[in-house]
Amino acid sequence: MSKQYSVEAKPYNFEFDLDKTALVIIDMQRDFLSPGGFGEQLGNDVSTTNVIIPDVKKMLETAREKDMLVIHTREGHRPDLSDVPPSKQARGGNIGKQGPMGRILVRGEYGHDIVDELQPVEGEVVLDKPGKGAFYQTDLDLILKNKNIETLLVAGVTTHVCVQTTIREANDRGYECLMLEDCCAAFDAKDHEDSIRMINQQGGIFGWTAPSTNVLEVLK
Ligand code: TIU
Repeated sequence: MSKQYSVEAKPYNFEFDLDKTALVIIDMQRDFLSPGGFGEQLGNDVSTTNVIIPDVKKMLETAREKDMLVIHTREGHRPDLSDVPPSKQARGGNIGKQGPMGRILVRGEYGHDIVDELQPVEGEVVLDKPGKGAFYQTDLDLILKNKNIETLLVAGVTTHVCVQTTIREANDRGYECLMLEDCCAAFDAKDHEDSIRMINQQGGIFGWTAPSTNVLEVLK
């Protein structure tokens, strides 16, 4: 059976081979989606990000049904904070401080982990990253190369920060990315919409964008 698919997307159809495609879910952690976490402590309203959980779940379930490689990333730091750059600490003031879900953005804490609805299952990759981009100081590129992955379906939060940074990093490394519009969110809707345009403009300067329903439609 052919595993080649073509999805209606912007700026034009996105073609992919299921065996060479991974679903990358960026930072769907309580720290960004639940009250009292890092996102809220930065002054944001998390009701704008956690609304995407059902759509991401649908995409994740389909990826599992189709045996697609699934990668979950988590932004966070070592408990001794030795991997937090001073610049990040200075402008993300609460990293390491005690919050209602444990120490903010610290690995091993409840708030740092992925929300219940999207918990990884055996065989899925969980990638801890210290920065915004999922390639920076991680083994993501090595994992993707080992699995012969060439295309990425990208979901998660926040669109204009970790999602966009990861797509830009992936683009520079030769991966083709489809950003799943309804499976990504920013705290401000304008940042989300602007990011979509930045990715697909100039003939897809960083990649493609489409609602996840377009992908689900061709995979069903
Ligand atoms: N602040 C913000 O919008 N995002 C982050 O700090 N990290 C991620 O996007 N995951």
